[in-house]
Amino acid sequence: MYGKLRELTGGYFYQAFVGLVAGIAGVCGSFAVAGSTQGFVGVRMSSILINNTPGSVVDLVLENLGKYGQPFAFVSAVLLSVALIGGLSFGGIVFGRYANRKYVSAVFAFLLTALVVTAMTGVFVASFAAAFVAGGVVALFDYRYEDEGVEFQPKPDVERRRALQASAGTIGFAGASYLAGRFRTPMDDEEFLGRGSSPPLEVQRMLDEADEKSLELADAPGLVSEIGEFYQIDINTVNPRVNRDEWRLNFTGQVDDETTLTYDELTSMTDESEHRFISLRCVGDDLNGRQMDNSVWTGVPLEPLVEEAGANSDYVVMHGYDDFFNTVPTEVLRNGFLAYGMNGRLLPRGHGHPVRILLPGHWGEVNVKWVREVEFVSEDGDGYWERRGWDGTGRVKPVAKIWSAEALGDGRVRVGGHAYAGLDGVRTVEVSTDGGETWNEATLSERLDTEDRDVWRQWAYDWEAEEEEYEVVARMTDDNGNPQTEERSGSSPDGATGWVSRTVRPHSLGMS
Ligand SMILES: Nc1nc2c(c(=O)[nH]1)N[C@H]1C(S)=C(S)[C@@H](COP(=O)(O)O)O[C@H]1N2
Ligand SMILES: [Mo]
Repeated sequence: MYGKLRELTGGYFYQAFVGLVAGIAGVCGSFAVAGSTQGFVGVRMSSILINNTPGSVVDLVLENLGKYGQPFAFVSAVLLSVALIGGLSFGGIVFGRYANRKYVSAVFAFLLTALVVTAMTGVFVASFAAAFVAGGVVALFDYRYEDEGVEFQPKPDVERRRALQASAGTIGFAGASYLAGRFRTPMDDEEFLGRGSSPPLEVQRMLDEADEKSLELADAPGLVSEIGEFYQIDINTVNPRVNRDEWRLNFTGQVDDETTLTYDELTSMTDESEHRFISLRCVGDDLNGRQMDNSVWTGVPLEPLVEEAGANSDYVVMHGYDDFFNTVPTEVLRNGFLAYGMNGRLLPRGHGHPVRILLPGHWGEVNVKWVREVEFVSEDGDGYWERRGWDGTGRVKPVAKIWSAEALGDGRVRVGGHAYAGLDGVRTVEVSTDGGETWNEATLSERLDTEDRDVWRQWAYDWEAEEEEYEVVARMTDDNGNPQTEERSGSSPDGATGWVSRTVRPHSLGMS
């Protein structure tokens, strides 16, 4: 049978087989080193696949495969990766055959794989591992040039034996790589939405969009804050631990019908569910502080739920399981969102697991975490922080942060940061390097695709820095054309105002 196959494939069967084994081994090697991260060729391939598949096809796949859509995309991506590294290795083997020297094939397979996979993932170590393993497989099975100068003669018996060894070896290696890779996969305490091994496809598309639109800033996050880096503020020393099955949201007070929502009911509202970029900022945030972040949130708009309860009052008090509470106009709640997912994962405990409220455009404190009750009332009242002198239930104030300053290495300095103005959006950021005498327009990150404007943008500005010291000032203008006020105030009681300014000394940034 082996002989037949060999004939059928024009003498390339063995080479193709070795290529395939090298492909499998290479993907395993990549996983062993990278685990399930962006460094793994399969994860990158999955992003490339999703981003290059027309939305209509993705929707079709999701409709027909439902919860199997994600595993299907991932398995396809892994198979494509095997085909890619296998193809590159096969290419190496074919090149090598013409050189007619031992190990030339392996070197070609190694170089080709290292180049292409590094270009894809941008992670050198894991790509090197993939290339090393693929090249190794090719070297191992390169029996042909043992007698240098002697014309190549196929030896089917040697090939058959080695093919069997290769298969056994690869199965063993795959098992070991799986264990190594699992060990390397960062343990996030929250599982992915839909119980998959990666974010839902639509969320992945948004995360990739944010990744692509992010500006490179040395000391500031991208357009999406990672879970764990997203700021956390609450009144608790130990956060509530609320079981998903036991979670209830009660709609009470001035309503036609008091209604209760369970977690299952909420998460099965698939027709209403959405994924949205929403930024948050604490009213207590210093002018250039870091209590400001952005994520992709998954949840359901509150409007239909408020409707269903038949709310008929002007205000609503939102209560958390930690007895934190806050009052906002009912209108504001109607535009809100009940979130149970963050960056493709179940909402983490520190951000309000299992469900929190998000009220676009408003200060952080009204985004009640571990929410248990919305109580419709006729009059405005003080919330937890309002009783302590704050006034943080209104709309956020605009700010352009200067979070990052770095020497670019060619005499230029780059400053940058994030600008956010809630529902008013960010149109421009201007930068002064002379304390506000003269102004230049900064580069802005492309807008993220959202319904409202409640999402931050990054800005960056580079200049030739020849002086000892610069006083850098940043200011923004919102989408309605309103400039940010210059007038300074501290964060208490209703949020900091003024232009951020920061002294930048190029030499202390490591510039020679
Ligand atoms: N239940 C509850 N919700 C809460 C708080 C809290 O202490 N308890 N803190 C609020 C404040 S002051 C802010 S700024 C945001 C912060 O949300 P984050 O921790 O997810 O960033 O949550 C708000 N929601
Ligand atoms: Mo806050």
